[in-house]
Amino acid sequence: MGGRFRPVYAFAREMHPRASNAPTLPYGTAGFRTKALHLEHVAYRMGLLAVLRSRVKNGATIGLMITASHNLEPDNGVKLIDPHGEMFDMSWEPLATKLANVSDTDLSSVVEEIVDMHNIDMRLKASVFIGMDTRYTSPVLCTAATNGVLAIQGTPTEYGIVTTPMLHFFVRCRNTSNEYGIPSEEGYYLKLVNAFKKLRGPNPTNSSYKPLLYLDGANGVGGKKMNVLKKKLDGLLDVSIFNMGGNGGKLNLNCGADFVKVQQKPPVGVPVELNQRVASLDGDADRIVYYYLDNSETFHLLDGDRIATLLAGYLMSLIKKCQLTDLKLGLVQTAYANGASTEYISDKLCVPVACVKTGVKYLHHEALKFDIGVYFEANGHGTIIYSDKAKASIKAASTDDGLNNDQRDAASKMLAMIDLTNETVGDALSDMFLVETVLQHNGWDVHQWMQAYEDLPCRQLKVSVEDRNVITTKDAERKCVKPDGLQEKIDSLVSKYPKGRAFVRPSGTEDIVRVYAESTTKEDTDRLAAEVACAVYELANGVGDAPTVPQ
Ligand code: NG1
Ligand code: ZN
Repeated sequence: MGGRFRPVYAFAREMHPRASNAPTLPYGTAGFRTKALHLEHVAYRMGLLAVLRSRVKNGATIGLMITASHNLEPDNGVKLIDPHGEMFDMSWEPLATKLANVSDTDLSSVVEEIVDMHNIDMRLKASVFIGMDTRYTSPVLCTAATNGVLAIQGTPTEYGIVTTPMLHFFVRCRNTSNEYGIPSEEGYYLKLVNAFKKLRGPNPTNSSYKPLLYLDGANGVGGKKMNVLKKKLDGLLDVSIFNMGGNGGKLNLNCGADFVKVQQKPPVGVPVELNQRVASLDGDADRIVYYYLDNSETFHLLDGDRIATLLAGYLMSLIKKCQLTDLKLGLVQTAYANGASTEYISDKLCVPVACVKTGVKYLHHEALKFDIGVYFEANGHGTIIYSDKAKASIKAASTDDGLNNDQRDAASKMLAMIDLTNETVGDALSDMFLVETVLQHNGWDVHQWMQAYEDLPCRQLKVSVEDRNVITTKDAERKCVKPDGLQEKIDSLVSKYPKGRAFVRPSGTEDIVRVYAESTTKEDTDRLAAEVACAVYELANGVGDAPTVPQ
């Protein structure tokens, strides 16, 4: 690429140097994620890499998001978005890792290596969209990323504070010449609100569904954006937003989707209103879970599995109505999906279900195999994707004279459902509108939604070990390969409990091993989880206090 870039490197290197003792960071499940103070040089270098990627894709826009999602405030992260708005290509992850960790002195040569490897024409234009979450460390990282883009003559567009899925949406819009929508915050709202209004009928007076939703914004970006969005709904849905940031509320602290899901309790900051539907977002608004407290103040969680089944059930009914039964609808989950949901999907909904490794990129990939692929992680991260064939036949059905009004109407509803969906990635705001649409259509309150199937009690635990990568897995992470003897031990523990199931895997975002267990009672489940945690601690060199098994 010649010497003309070197002076720029030298200049930027001084601005965003890599400390000699900086930790080595991998491009993990969701990009780079660690304490914000270790990330400035990483953001700068990902700016460089985004430009290279853009040129490889003939100048298509690449996204760069500064966020650590559901992690606490001191953390931050950087992730890249590919041209269709999807997750960064996995084959480029090792390049991202290499570029992030190389010394400043070797930076130019690694860039040149990538240029040679992919035969990149450095004279091509390059475009990078940059967004960030509400963390106080995000603006500095955003500037570093922008400087990275400028350093090799790319064109950065800074969107400021946006949700992660909004940035994915903008990238897709730009690269489809606005066919997918307009790449701006207004354009995003417009697409969602128009689709929602098309689907939203008047609320029947005798319906159990009440158009009032409480929202836990996790003190992050999602609540703030919803506050803008809700004013555009013409009162069709009333949203009371809590944990919107400010008032000393800290991002994701004792609130938000991850807290609610893992702790299985309500967040702080949301008033207790029995039987009220509450939606909880995570810090960058790509996850959503629902919950409510019943008359005896018992907490009930409606998680990603529940959302997936609700949406899949509705789509199935529309497909049947407009006679598009040749369209193949499938659902994709991970090993964290509750066993009861998997049973319900295959036995009651009669929808094929696939299980893949943790991480939305794997789910998305698998969902592409269906005409209509619904994918959700139990933690509430997910969406629906529609093949071109599905879109074309639904569109044709909506104006097909051979169908009656009801059938055409079902097809039109599906078209609006497609527009209401952010197909690029899990999007808490879009998912919320989808859920509210289906609940209103079914006339369901939270109890009726909950009655679809009964979750098996489940428990997640974390175990600290010397090196979490001594644990390796197979069969979509449901079986453990290493260390020797651990799977046999898990099998024998699981066999003691009716409907028992447990698995372990190293986390891709935290330095811990995750343990998951489920069985028919809460007590058995807690005991099974703790026993498996002890086995991990023993066989994988646990550090710190050993886990204890409840008596
Ligand atoms: P890890 O830390 O690899 O388990 C967590 C979530 C993933 C995914 C990523 C990215 C669980 C059990 N794991 O990954 O599903 O959402 O974070 O945010 O929820
Ligand atoms: Zn997130």
